[in-house]
Amino acid sequence: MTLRDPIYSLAGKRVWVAGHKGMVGSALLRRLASEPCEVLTVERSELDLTDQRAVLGWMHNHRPQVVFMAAARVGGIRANALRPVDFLRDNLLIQTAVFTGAESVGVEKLLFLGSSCIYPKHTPQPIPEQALLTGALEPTNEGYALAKITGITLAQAYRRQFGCDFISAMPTNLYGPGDNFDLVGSHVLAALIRKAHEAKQTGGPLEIWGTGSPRREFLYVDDCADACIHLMQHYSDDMPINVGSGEEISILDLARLVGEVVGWRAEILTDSTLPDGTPRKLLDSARLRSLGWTPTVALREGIART
Ligand code: GFB
Repeated sequence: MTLRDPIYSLAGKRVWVAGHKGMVGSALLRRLASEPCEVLTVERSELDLTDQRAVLGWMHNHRPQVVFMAAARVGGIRANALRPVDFLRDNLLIQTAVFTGAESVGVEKLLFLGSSCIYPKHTPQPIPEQALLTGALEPTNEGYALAKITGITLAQAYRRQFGCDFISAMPTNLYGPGDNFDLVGSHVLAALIRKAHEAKQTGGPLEIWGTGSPRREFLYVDDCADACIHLMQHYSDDMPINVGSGEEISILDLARLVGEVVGWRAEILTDSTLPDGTPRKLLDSARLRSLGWTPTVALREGIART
């Protein structure tokens, strides 16, 4: 057996993508179309994932064997800072409901999606998985990060107490088709694409939040979906596993790159009254690489596709 031989097969399985309308969930649907499995989805209007009783009922009726937990309340730095209750409470409820249901119906394997913001604000870079819980969190997204840390701990607890094969993947900052382009709620890349287009139309400047000096690592969402399938097939451990591209860029350089892709060299203005957040967030994805997975979409190409 080589490192790349799968330890779990999706063939013939009933696979539930929880959160299939989101950016990651829809990328998972695209990727799962080439797997020989049956994909289950449910609309938000039919099932409120924060309602544990309803989730339990739905899971008992549909009997998924595999779950991709891509359902979450997500948003950029300002949405997190403005609505911490939504990010903490809703994510705790969704996770608890889905994990409880998965154990109850005997799901064979579940992949929980976290976020690189679970790691301490100040920590050595690139960030290995062992950095979890070694320092204070970035305050702007503490609620979201704590919910995700709780999700990891819950997956580990289900493994230990009930022998469930629940694993946790920590993707870096994601972007791609299906992202939220709302200027207040979005993450930086979607916001910059929209702002660059608007600057091109009006001939005005492109305003970025903060100083532009923070560095971020970006991964195209279809690469993330591919990594999730790879992990489902090749990974079973209680330690979360990082999912990154290995490349970071400053927000200022990112704004310039987006401008190039959009075809407009706007004047870039910074606004240091708005938060920078974590100074750097580059994941150490060596463990994922050792399982035989690498990303395929370079940043410039991914921005153009988005
Ligand atoms: O993507 P973003 O909102 O989230 O912001 P985080 C990244 C960086 O881009 C920050 C700057 O330094 C922002 O200040 N930035 C500049 C902008 N212009 C803009 C803009 O127009 N919109 C946005 N959104 N940012 C999030 C967490 O942190 O990371 C979430 O809040 C989640 O919880 C996500 O974990 C992955 O990378 O700072």
